[in-house]
Amino acid sequence: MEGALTARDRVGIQDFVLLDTHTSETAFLGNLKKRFSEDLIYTYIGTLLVSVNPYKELDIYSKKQMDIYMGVNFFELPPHIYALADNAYHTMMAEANNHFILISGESGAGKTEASKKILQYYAVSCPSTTLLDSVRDRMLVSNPVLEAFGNAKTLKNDNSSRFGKYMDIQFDIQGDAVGGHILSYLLEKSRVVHQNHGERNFHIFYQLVEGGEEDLLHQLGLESNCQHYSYLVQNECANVTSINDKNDWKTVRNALSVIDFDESDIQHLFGIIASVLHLGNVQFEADSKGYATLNKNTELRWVSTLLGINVQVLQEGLTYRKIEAKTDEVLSPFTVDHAIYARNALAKAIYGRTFTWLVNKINDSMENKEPSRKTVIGLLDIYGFEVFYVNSFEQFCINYCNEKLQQLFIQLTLKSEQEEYEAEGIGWEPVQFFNNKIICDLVEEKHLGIISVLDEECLRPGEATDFTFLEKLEEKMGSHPHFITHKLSDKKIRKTLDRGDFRLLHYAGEVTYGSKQPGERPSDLHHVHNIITSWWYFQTSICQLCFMKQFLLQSLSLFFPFVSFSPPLFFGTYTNTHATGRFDDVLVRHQVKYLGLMEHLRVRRAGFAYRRRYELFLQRYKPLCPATWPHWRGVAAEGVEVLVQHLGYLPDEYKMGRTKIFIRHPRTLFATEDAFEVCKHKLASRIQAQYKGY
Ligand code: AOV
Ligand code: MG
Repeated sequence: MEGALTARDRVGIQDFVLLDTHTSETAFLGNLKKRFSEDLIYTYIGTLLVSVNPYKELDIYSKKQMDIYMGVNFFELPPHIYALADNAYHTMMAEANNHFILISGESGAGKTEASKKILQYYAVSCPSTTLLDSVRDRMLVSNPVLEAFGNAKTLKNDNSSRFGKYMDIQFDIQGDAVGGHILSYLLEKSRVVHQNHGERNFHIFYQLVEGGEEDLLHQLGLESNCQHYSYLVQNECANVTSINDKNDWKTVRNALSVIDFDESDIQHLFGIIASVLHLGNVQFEADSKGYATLNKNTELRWVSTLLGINVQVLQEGLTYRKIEAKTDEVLSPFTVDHAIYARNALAKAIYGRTFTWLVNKINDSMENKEPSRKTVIGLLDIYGFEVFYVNSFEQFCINYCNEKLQQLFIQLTLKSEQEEYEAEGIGWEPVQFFNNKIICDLVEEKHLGIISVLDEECLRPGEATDFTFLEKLEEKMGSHPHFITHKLSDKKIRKTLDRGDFRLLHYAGEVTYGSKQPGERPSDLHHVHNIITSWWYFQTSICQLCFMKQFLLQSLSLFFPFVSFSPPLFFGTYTNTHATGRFDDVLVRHQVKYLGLMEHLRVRRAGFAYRRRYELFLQRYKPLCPATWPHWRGVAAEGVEVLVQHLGYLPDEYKMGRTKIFIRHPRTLFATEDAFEVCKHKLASRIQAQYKGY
């Protein structure tokens, strides 16, 4: 008994529900920290998995580890992402239902790594036939390709996802992985033409320039030097120690051939990527009237060759606007600022469409060619909540997506909890929690929300500016508790806000949104980075935003009946660049707070902290009672009743549901666990082996 307690003291409790009587935040953090110091990065809250990013390679993702978790009951082994993946797979197979794994957490928390670990687990552990191996290979290599084109170094994460990704892994009746499908959301296209200080463009540009073969670079008119390209050197951040562009190039090239890209596809793809780099180097000068002219057009010629567009047409498109009058068209010349704006818009459009094409190609190659009855495991990995010094429309979209995900999470966990009590015939009192619906509404409500106001302003090109937009926002949502502007705030807060900014109090923290880049004069706003006049950009962004919103709403209404598994949550300590693997108390505490982990724990513990199916409960604890050991021949529920009576459970301590036993206090199960620990050592070695690793 003493030995068991000592071990627990050292490594902490692997399920917060069992965390003694203290449910304080301090105890919660203490347990996480204790486990983290032992390299135990995963902890459960019931069926929800919490992970702390270790920022170092741990030897817990080997094939051997996968084998250990395969087909084992969820709680029988230490918490692991493989346990979660395995549970989803086996429940899907047993119930013939679709399952969804939601991964949440802020930027750098480890969401993408987790989704890759899950995919790897399925690729390795599911039954295999030679025919299907190619599908698996394609699913696995789709990751490095998508990451090359859709990820970039940010201040939060050297490999930050700059798009949202939902992936279906399709399984046939036998449980073989037979196909996959990816939906991508809202790629951060603005990164192509602008990066914040200390950040990079999408990886693929550096990979091509640094790693591209001499012949290829020659054909594309590229120099093997990132410094040569203005889209790549704005912030002198081309080389990052954690990234090896040359090696990554090789990985991406190999991956492309696995997913059926032939030489001509590859030529086209990199021709387009190169055209973006050339476009970035196209410079304009003002003529005597202040209108834009091209100072030399070597770069433009390359763009024209690589894209197959007449150079004259390109030149006109970048320096003139076509105005359609009643009967004919009039060309109105651009100023230099406008020409730069048009050039950047073209670069963003080209890159955005290429990304969509790439995702479609990958989907073609992973398509299940033999339609049969199939079920899916869906993996949602979006970009995490982020706050920078300057937060623009991209951060607004990203943070809104996270708000929606949190909303989905709240609804799923609370709803499923309620339904479980109802289904099992047990009443309960809901726990108070912060519902972020109020913030979602602030953004999306019809006619009232920020997106609606933005939509209205976008219909007035030429007239609307950042300031008219802001005025409208102030008018419509001035009294909203989660919305602040310079004008609306008191003296103290006003100092922290510029006149053109607005601040949202998100579930995960305050974010000030503006269009201004540091050092920029306000008058520049109306041309280059104006958030209103980039009409085209907004149209596409808002479409995608609505798409994302619809997806999340659909998840709530359609998918819910199939979700029987709580979403895993991930969160990390962002000390990767400074102090590898340091547990930052303040950062982790903040995340525990806003993710509502304490509330979740309280909900779990409020009525009945623990529940387990009769069969499983009996299977685990039957050695503790002579009447149930080694076999209980009758109905499992009755066996459990005999067992808990023998253990001295008080009538108030537990409830018998229809299929599960519900235990009120964790300490009851805790005591049972302790008794089990002691008993385990007394059992024959065969039994010990059965419980190995617990
Ligand atoms: P994210 O997906 O949550 O951020 P990532 O999954 O990209 O975060 O993780 C960030 C970095 O943390 C990775 O590149 C690894 O170096 C490290 N890391 C994450 N998980 C693990 C792990 N289990 N073991 C070891 N190292 C890990 V973002 O896409 O920025 O929202 O937008
Ligand atoms: Mg990511």
